[in-house]
Amino acid sequence: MTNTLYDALIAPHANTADPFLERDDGVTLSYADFVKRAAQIAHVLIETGVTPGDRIVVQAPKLSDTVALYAAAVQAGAVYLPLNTAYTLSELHYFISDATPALIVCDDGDAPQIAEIAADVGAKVLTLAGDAGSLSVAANDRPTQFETVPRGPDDLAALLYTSGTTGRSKGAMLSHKNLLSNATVLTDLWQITAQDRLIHALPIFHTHGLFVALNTALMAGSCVRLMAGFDVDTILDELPRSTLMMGVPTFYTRLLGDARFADGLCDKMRLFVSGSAPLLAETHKAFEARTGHRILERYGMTETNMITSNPYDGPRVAGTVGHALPGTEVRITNPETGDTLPYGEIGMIEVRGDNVFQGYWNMPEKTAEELRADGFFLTGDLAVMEPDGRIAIVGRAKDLIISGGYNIYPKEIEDVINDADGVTESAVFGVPHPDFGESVIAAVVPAPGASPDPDSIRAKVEAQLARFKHPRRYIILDALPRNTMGKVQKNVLRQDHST
Ligand code: MCA
Ligand code: AMP
Repeated sequence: MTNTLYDALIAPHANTADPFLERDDGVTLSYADFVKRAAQIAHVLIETGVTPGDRIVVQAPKLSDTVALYAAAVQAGAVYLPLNTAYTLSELHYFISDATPALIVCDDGDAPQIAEIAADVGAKVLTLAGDAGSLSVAANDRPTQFETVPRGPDDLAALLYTSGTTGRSKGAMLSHKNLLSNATVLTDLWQITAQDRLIHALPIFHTHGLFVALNTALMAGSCVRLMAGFDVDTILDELPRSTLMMGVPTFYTRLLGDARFADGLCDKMRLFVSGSAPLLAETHKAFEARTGHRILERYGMTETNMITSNPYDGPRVAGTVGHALPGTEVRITNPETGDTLPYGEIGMIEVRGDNVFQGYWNMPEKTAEELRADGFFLTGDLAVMEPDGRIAIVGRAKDLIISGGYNIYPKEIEDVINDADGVTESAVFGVPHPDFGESVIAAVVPAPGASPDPDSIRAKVEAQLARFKHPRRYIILDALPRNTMGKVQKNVLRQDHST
């Protein structure tokens, strides 16, 4: 009996004493220990009532047991559904009622409120908190062997929610094949091996930190320095002992902003990878000037995993995201007609391959809108392709803000603001930000005769939405700028309010 992802990423390490997870507390978990821990957790999952195909919602701290829970979910044939730890209860409510999980794993402190939401869908609740969470404690005396549940390439391994331009998040269904194909290609392309030590400072609830970083490390048998989050001091300490780092552009600008970040620290480093948001050409150049390393920029999406990458051996060109990955087809099309455009013309990136998801959970119409019958997925990103296949992203056809690598869909915030007393309408837009790349601003139009209080609007937004989505500024306007078709001109708002 086979389990596509487990057999490729986890089972081969059952007898390997090499280090896998080096934690902040100095404890190192070997690969063999990790495989055993995943088995123990898989036992708890099954005993809790998780059956193959069930969703497991995970909103938990970044612990070695959280990584083991991911492996355990795969081994038990379940569908792993990680959520940003910043999400509010109101956001959580939506995800849980949409995904109807069998089990929710959360931080200890959140468990009482989450239990109330869980009750609505009949889900059980377990916790992860240091070594003391109920899941970890229950796993401690379980057997270290678990009979792997068979799963094929087309079975779902994960469900990752990604916000939408309509304001409702959509669950991207990712199969074992989707994840394995991307891990195989990236491990090979970036020449990741068991000799690598990866600086892992990304969150593990998104594609970048979970699949790009962890699946490639598992595939290659690399050592992972698992950090709770991004902290410049810790990174500076770990660089001399490491070979590989993956990060969002904010990681690189923050490192460059620290005078202690100097060339000698990176002697052992082999590769710095950036993605999730555009890396400014000036950051790329400043990084090379400081360290001698050319950051390798790649591009992807939750629905597609990674799509393109700059080459490992060839030229890494600043301001471009490189070429389509092996086995992945990319075409640039006219967004209106869908026709493929000649080289050099700006159009929409479309992608097809084993990396492309299975559709949106419970949303067949949305799936049909974004996934063409011939298998190409419409990314909503605008780009040009050179005759050698190199791609440069030049903009977005979708109304999206990317702040510090987190995607923020204005519509979701506008819906909350528009619902506030004394508001006729609003427009949420992004302006350049030196640390996060973009930051969020809200323009609010009062109802006739009303003078809405920005503080009460802010309080309403803060009660419902995660901190990273909160507008950093509210502007009251008599009217929103519109074009002749009546469409709000966010580019005009951006120009007028960028400083
Ligand atoms: C934290 N805050 C943020 C962000 N992060 N606000 C806006 N944007 C953010 N990204 C809030 C905090 O709650 C805090 O609020 C204040 O801003 C400053 O926090 P700070 O301590 O500076 O933040 P941090 O904890 O250092 O986090 C910044 C970070 C983090 C390290 C850049 O956001 C991060 O790890 N980002 C990576 C996201 C990621 O993995 N994206 C991949 C998605 P207060 O004002 O209350 O103090 S996957 C994807 O996009 C595709 C598939 C792909 O291609 O990879
Ligand atoms: P997500 O919806 O979280 O999966 O984010 C995917 C989006 O992030 C893409 O559609 C792009 O807009 C953006 N993105 C990811 N990598 C890059 C990159 N290297 N350069 C520019 N944008 C990127």
